[in-house]
Amino acid sequence: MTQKRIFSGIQSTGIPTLGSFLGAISNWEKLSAEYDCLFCVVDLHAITVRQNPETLRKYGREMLAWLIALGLNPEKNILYYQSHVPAHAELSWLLNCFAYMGELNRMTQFKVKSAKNEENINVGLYSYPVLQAADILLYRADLVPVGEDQRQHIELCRDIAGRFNKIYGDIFTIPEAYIPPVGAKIMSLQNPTEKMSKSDENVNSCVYLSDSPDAIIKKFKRAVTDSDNTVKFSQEKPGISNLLTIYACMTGKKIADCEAEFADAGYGAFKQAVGEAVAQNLAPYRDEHARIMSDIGELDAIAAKGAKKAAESAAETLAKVKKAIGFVV
Ligand code: ATP
Ligand code: LTN
Repeated sequence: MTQKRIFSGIQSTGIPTLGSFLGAISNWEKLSAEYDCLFCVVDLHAITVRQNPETLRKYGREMLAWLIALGLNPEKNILYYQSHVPAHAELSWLLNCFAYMGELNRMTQFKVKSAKNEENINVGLYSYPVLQAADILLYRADLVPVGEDQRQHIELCRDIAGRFNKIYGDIFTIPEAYIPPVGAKIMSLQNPTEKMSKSDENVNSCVYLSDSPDAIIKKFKRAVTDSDNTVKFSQEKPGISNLLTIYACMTGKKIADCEAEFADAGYGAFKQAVGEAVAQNLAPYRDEHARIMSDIGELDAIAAKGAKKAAESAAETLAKVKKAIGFVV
C-alpha cells in the first residue's frame, strides 16, 4: 500500500514562534514517521503583506533551517520554497475560477489581516486561501496538519476541491485537517485572548524559537495573567490556561496533572517553571539551527532538491486538471 500524504506550509514572515512549533511543526515531525510529507516555506503567501526584499530572503532561508533543526529530515521529507515551484501559482489561478467571493468574504484571517493592514488590502490577501488550496490539492494530500486558526481555510479547500470534482470527475483528493487536541491555539503572552503570531509588533507577546533561555524565562515572568493566584484551567482565566497548555505540551503531562502540581504554588513560581520548561526544551533546536545556517550552500542545495521533487509531483496533478478543464493538450 502506498503511504498517505501530508502537505503543510509556513510563511516566511518572521522567526517561528512557540505557537507555530506547538500548533504545527512539532506535529509535522511526529507525523512524518508514518506519512509521505511535503513541507513548504510559503513565500508567495508571505507577500500578501508588504515585505522588505532582503528580510524576506533572510526569513525564507531561516525558516527552512528551522524546519530541519526541528527534526524534519530533508532526506525523508520534501522541503522547499513555494516560489520555486510555479505550479502553485498556476493552479491557484485555475482555482480562483472555482472559488466564490461570498466564501472568501467570510474568511476570518482576511478580516483580521485587512484590519491590521488597512493601507494595503490587496487582491492577494483576499485570494490567499485559494493559493493555500492549490498548495494542498497539487500534491493530492490526505492530511494537512495545522493550528486551529487554519481550520476554516482547510474547509474552504475541501469545498473548492469537491466543487471541481463534481464538475470534472474525481481529480482532486479531498484533504482532512489534522488539528492537535492540545496546543492548537497558543495565545499571546501579553494579550491571552489573541493568538500568538510571529508578525506581532510586541516582541513580549511571542516566544521566538531563536530566543535565549534567559529571554524566554523573562517573557514568561512578564506574561499577563489575572489577580486570582490559583493555577486552574478555565475560560475566565485565559492567561493561566494558556500557560498550563504550554506547560502540558512541553512536559507531556495532562492539564489536570499540571494543575495539581501547582495547586499550592503562586503565579510567580508557576510562571518560572513554565519558562524553564520551554527554555530547556527549545535550547537544542536553537543550537542546531545555528549549525544549519552556517552552511547556506548546503541549505540552498536542499531547497533545490526539494523543489525538483515537488515540481515532478505537482506536474502530474496540473496536467490532469488542465486536461479536465478543456485546454488544448
Ligand atoms: P503570521 O503572523 O505571519 O500570520 P503566523 O505566526 O500566524 O504567521 P504561520 O507561522 O504561518 O502563522 O503558521 C504556521 C502554522 O503554525 C500554521 O499551521 C498555524 O496554524 C500554526 N500556528 C501559528 N500560530 C499558532 C499559534 N499561536 N498556536 C497554534 N498554532 C499556530
Ligand atoms: N495559511 C497558512 C500557511 C499555509 C498552509 C498552506 C498551511 C499556506 N499554504 C497549505 C497548510 C497547507 C498560515 O497562515 N499559517
